[in-house]
Formats: sequence, structure tokens, C-alpha cells
Amino acid sequence: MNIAVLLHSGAGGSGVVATELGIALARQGHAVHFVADRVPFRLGEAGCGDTYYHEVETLSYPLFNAPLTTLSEASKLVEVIEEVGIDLIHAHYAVPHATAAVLARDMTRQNPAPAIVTTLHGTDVTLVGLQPAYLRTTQYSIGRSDVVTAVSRYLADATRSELGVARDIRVIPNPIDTQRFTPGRDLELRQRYGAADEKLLIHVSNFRPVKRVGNVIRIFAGVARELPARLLMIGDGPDRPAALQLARDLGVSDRVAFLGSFPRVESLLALADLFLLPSRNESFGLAALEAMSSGVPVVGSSSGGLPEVVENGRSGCLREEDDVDGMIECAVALLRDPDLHERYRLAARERAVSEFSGELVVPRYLEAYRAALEASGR
Ligand code: GMT
Repeated sequence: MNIAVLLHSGAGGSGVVATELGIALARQGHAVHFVADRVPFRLGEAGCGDTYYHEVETLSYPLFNAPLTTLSEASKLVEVIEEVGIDLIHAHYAVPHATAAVLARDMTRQNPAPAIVTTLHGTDVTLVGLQPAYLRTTQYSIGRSDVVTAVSRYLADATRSELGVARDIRVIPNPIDTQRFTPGRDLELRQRYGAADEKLLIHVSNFRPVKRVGNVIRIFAGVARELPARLLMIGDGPDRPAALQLARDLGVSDRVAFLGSFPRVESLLALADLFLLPSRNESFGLAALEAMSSGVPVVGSSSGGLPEVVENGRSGCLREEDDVDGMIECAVALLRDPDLHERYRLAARERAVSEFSGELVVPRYLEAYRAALEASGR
């Protein structure tokens, strides 16, 4: 199959899922064409067969306040459709990608036109899509897709109840490469981030308000009052300066390392004793799944779709969104009890492998593709 993938090419989870799913499909013999404004964050190092990158060119023009990226994306997509013969477009995130897909399908002279699968990832529904500025366009683009998938039951329900979309939505969880994200510590690397008797906590995100990085620091400070510990903060975003200041205010800045944003996080994840994700609302929590696959239990919030990934009391510990004390208590209990920690560690890995491994999830996407081709009359 010739597949065009529309995605956000930065470090966010939807772009990561789109890239890694595309790579997995290319490994199975499909030709995967990424259409984006820059090389996707996790594509660079893959070097994996039949993947292609088509750059969306943007145009700045004094009459426009900002470049009209949806239009450039649709134009580039039509070009790709007609040059290589695209069977199916997979749009990750409703706006602007599903919108550009619908527009390109209407514009192309290719007959039959490609089918469209749209995957909803989270804030495209719960935040951005609900804004009056985008609401009708989001509803329209979802409605005009041949098949719509959501990464959790929570998100599928929110799409129906909050966005008022009545159509069928398939729930397909995010896949994980369990061979790449695998337990196994590089002891030399571990030494670089703290002494052997210090517990290592880790957080990976784009440091946006929804991630509550302030609470990450508060939880860590609470844990560090009880036992020797260090925190690795991986990623970057608008809330980094405030998090850094809070670490200073709470007197833990010497034990918190901000490492920045980079694509290969697996070797660092495998070093950690706990992963922190106290987000306000996580529709899935891909970063938590990557940690679990690496054998790292998760402490986080029970809102949104995270409970569909992390089993509270087994592979991690989930508390109400702002229950920082509860999260501290749970983290300390886990870190103080090696047997309990080992049970959680094994359960986290086991859940990642048995529920979310690419071998199980990628075929579900292929099944959605077949349904979309059929629905589109191809
Ligand atoms: O909503 C975002 O934060 C953007 C999006 C992204 O591109 O990072 O993240 C969402 O998609 C991920 C992949 O499906 C999910 O793991 C994240 O939970 C989800 N983020 C939120 O719901 C906040």
C-alpha cells in the first residue's frame, strides 16, 4: 500500500506515534510518505527501508498574519498523491492534518481518490478542537474521514460527548517497540546521573501547562525529603523556566538535571526507578508506556486515559490530579521496598508487552486501513 502520513513533526507524542507506526509499516513492505514541515523528530535515526519525506513549503506574505500551513500541506499532499499514487492518507491529530487530508482528497485528480484515516490523539479534541476558532472545522474534518480512531476509550468518549461527534470511533491504543524500550541498565551511564544508593526519578514531556511540570518538581522534592534521590527532566517547552525556579525555591536544584529534548530516550529511561507523569489530562500517556516497557513503574494522575495504560496498584500508582502528597506517599513506599518495587517493575514491563506491543497494535491499524479503503469505495 502507498500511505501518506500527516503529522506534527516535533517532539510531541502524536508525531512520535505517527513516525514509529509509519516505520513499522515500512518494515512490513508498505511505502510510507511523511508529509511535514520538517523531518519528523524520531525519523532521523531510523534508516528503515521504504520511507520518504516530502517537505511542506510555507509562504510568508505580508497580507497574511502567519503562513497558511493547512493550505500548503494540502497542496503538497495533492502533489504527492498524484506523483506516487497514494492509496490511503493517515492524518494524526484532527487539525490541521485531517482538514488538509479532506481538502487534498477533494482537490486531487487521482481516481479513485485516497481513503482517509484520522487518529485523534488528545488535545486536538479536548483543548484545541473545542475552541470556537476551530470547533466546526474539527467536527467537519472528523466527519469527512473514512475511519476515525482514538488512542483511548476516554478520548473516544470525550470526542462524542464534548465535541458532539456522533460517528463510529475505533479505539486503538498507541503501540510500543518493546525491543527498543527494554529493561537493562547501563551501569556506567547510571553512575553519571547519581550514586548507586540514590533513587533516580525521571520525567519526559514537552513541558506544557497540561503536563504540570511544577507538580513533577513538588513530588520529587517530597521524595527527596525522605530518601536520597535525583530527578532527570527530559524535554523542553514553555514551563521549563518556572520548573527550574521552583526546584531552586524548594532547595532541590542541585539534584534536578534538565537534559533538554532529544529523540533517543530509551537508554535513560531504562536507568530510572520511577517515572513521574502528574498531568492535568493525558489522553493516553505515551511517555508512561515507554517507561513501563523499559521496566519503570509510573506515578501519575488518574485523570483522562492514563488509567487505561497504567494499572493503579500494579504497574504504577495513580492519584487525583492535584494530590501531590498522595503521589509522594506512593512513590516513597515503592522506592523504600525493593520487593514491592520489583513486582511493579515486572508488572509494568509485562503490561507493555502483552497489551501494547507493536506486534499486537500495528495489525489493528492495518485493519482500520482496510475498513477505510472499503468505506471509500476503493
Ligand atoms: O495533546 C498533546 O499533548 C499533543 C499530543 C502530542 O502530539 O504530543 O499528545 C497526545 O498524544 C499522545 C500520543 O497519542 C498521547 O500519548 C498524549 O497523552 C496526548 N496528550 C494529551 O492528551 C495531553
